[in-house]
Amino acid sequence: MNETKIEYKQLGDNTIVNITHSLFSAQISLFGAQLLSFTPKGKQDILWCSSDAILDGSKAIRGGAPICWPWFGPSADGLSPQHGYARISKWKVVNSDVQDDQVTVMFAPEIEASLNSELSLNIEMVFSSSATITLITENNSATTHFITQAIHTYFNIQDINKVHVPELSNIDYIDKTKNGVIKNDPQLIVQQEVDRVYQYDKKSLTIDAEGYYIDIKGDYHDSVVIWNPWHEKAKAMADFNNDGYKQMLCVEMANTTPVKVAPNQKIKIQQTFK
Ligand code: TA6
Repeated sequence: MNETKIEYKQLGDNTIVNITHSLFSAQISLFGAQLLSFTPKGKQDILWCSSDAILDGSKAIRGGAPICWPWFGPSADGLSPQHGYARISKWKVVNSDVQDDQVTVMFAPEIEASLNSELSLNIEMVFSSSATITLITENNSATTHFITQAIHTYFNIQDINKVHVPELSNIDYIDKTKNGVIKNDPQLIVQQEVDRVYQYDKKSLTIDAEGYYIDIKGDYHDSVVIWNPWHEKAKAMADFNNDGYKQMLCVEMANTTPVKVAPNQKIKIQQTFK
C-alpha cells in the first residue's frame, strides 16, 4: 500500500513542498519552482545543494535544479538578472496527481504573467525511480519571440576527481573560461574551473564516477552545459560552501541558441535523471 505524503514546510519566507512516496522522496522550493532534493528509494540524494545556500527568497538557490528562463546566462540588456527570472520568482502548485508508480506536479507562476506578459512558462515534474523536469513555454501573443533556457542541475557526486562524462568525449565545446574558444577533448575530466557549452543534442548522458553512475536524459535541447567553479570561484561565492566544488557537477540541458516561439506555439525542454 502506497502512503504518499505531500506536505508544505515553511523555511523563512520560502515554502518547500516535501513529497514522500514508496519509490522516492523529493523537495521542491516554491521560490524558483526549484527541485532541491531527489532521493530514489535505497539511493543517495542525486542532487547537490550548497550548505551555504540562501533559502529566504532573496537570491536564487545555489543547488538542486534551478530554471534558467527566458534566457540563459547574462541578459541581453546587461541590466536584467543573469539566467532570467523564473528562478527568482514565486511559484504555486496548480495540479498534482499521485499514482502507485509516480507522482506528477504542475507549477505555474504565483502571479500569472509575472514572468513575461507575452510568454507563459509552466513546469511539470514527474517523480518515480527517476525525476523528469519539463519546461513548457507558450507564446500567448501575436509576436514571434526567441528564448534561451536551461535546466541548470547540480548533481551530487562523491569526488570530482573520479568523474567523467563519456558521451562528451571528442564533442566540440565552447570554452567560456577561455573567451568562447571552440575546443574538443578526448575525455571530459574536471581538474580546474570548467564552464563549457557542448554542442550535444543527443538524448543520453552518464556521469561516471568510478562505480557510481547518474543516468541523464534530455529532450528538445541543443546543447549540454557543464559547470564546476573550482575552488577560487567557489570561495568567491558567499552561498557556495568552500569545499562544495569537490562534490558537485552541473550538467544542464540547454537551448543556448535562441529558439523561436511563434504566436500560439508551445515549446519544451526536458531533463530526466536517476
Ligand atoms: O551554467 C553555467 C553558468 O552559466 C556559469 O557561467 C556560472 O557562472 C553559473 O552558470 C552560475 O551562475 P549563477 O548566476 O547561478 O551564479
